[in-house]
Amino acid sequence: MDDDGYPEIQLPESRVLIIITGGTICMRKSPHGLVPAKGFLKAGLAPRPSFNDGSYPEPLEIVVDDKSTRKAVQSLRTPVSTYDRRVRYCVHEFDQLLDSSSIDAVGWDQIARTIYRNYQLFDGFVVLHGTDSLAYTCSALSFMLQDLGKPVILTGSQAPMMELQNDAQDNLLSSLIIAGHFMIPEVCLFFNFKLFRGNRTTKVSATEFEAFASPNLPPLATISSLRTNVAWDLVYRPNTVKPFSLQLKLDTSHVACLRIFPGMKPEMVDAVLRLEGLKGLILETFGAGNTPGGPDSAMTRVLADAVKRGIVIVNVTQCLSGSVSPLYAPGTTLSRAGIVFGQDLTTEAALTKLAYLLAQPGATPEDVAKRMSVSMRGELTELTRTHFEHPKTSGSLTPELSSLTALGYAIQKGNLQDTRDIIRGEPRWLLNDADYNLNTPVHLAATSPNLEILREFLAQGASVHLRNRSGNTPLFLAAAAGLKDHVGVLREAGAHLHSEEMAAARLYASEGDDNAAIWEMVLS
Ligand code: ASN
Repeated sequence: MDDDGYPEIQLPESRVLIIITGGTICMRKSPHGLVPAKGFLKAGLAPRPSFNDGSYPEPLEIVVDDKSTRKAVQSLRTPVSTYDRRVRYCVHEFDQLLDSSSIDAVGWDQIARTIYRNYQLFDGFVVLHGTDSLAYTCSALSFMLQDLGKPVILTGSQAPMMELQNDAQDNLLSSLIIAGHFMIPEVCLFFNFKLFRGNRTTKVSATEFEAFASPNLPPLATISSLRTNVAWDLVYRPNTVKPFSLQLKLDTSHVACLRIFPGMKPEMVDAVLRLEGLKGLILETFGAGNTPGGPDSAMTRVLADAVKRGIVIVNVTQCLSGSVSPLYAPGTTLSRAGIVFGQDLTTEAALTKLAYLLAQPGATPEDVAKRMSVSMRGELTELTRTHFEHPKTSGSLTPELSSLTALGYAIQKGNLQDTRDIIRGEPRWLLNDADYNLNTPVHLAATSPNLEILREFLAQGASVHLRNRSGNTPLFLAAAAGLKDHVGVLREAGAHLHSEEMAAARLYASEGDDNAAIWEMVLS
């Protein structure tokens, strides 16, 4: 019974891990200026009612090293959200908290590994990070976290949580709510009421609360009047059916970035291009991709010679928005000299993507150059498209047919063509929409008589991680129904049991009934 004598309603609860790397958000004053301080959960979150409903739930387990060592840590719950859900969260603080101006590829590995180790235990991740290098870290992680299936939201603030007036509280609470409610399987940056694709962002103000912009892609979500409006047609959906994996150790020590300026000496550029071990250069050029001098100029020769020596040079614009293109003769000259057009990549995304591609085993300059102008995580707008968008439906459907009920019916009947007609152009169905029992189309497809429907949803980037009102994943439903092939397909897409389903699965496996072998397969 609740305080008013009504029976308690069991509300769904999501689990989010907050990873704290440092930054102003967790800083306190010191004789040397602001420095990051430990104990954020106790000092910054527990005393605030919007982060703590006072229920003080059981501790949650987190994995703290590569040997899968688990540690129980304090968890807190938010009050019920507008979406009738609570978010239960705990905090993992890095041993050494950083001002983000000091982060490097080792720090990125540390964040990526923490997410990877705890991937199966949480529905989403929020990373607290300083703002100075936040756009670089977001970009780097977007490449490092391969086939990501859950939300990873990085945020920070311009004023510490401990200041009376701050942006920390809003930024963190919104990040927590989005990570716990919306299946946006991307590395995102949340700041000042907007959720951006992380690899499209850049820091635009050293002091304002509106510190970040995403000049070439609208926000993935905005917060207004306490609601989160998600632009589902912009949300990235992987088109490969693969489990989550990591690529660590970005090669940042062999890349450089140079900004062209009027009167810049070619010798200066040449000196950088001859640095020992240099493998790649991001060249920030004027406007639509121009450098001084024509085809026979010393500058062009210096650049062309470096390309011949196997250095990958990527052309990005110094402008805040827009793309480089072969519009003017200087840009065309660069392209003829073998310099890659980085389209509308930000410098942050270009640099980290180059470091990511160079770190791939057996990477050749030709390969790296080719992949630099092709979108891998929605980081750039390819020339043929005006902006990254999933195809819209062509025919208009009747309202009845457009409903989720009709989709559910088609899935249960195993009618592949009908599901295609309904789903086409509506990515939100595959990523977020659910019926009253919070069953998503993938939950229904997990027990459909037609396995092709499940395969097709997954190939379209549908999430395998959402849980229904009973807390069950599609994988659990497929195993419970004894559908071995469905289980196999879901596992290929990276599906795993949620921590609460594990105990039931172990019990069924040990009972030795007809489905025992399938439960063992799910647990392996
Ligand atoms: N110097 C701080 C940092 O990047 C700036 C901030 O977080 N607002 O860690």
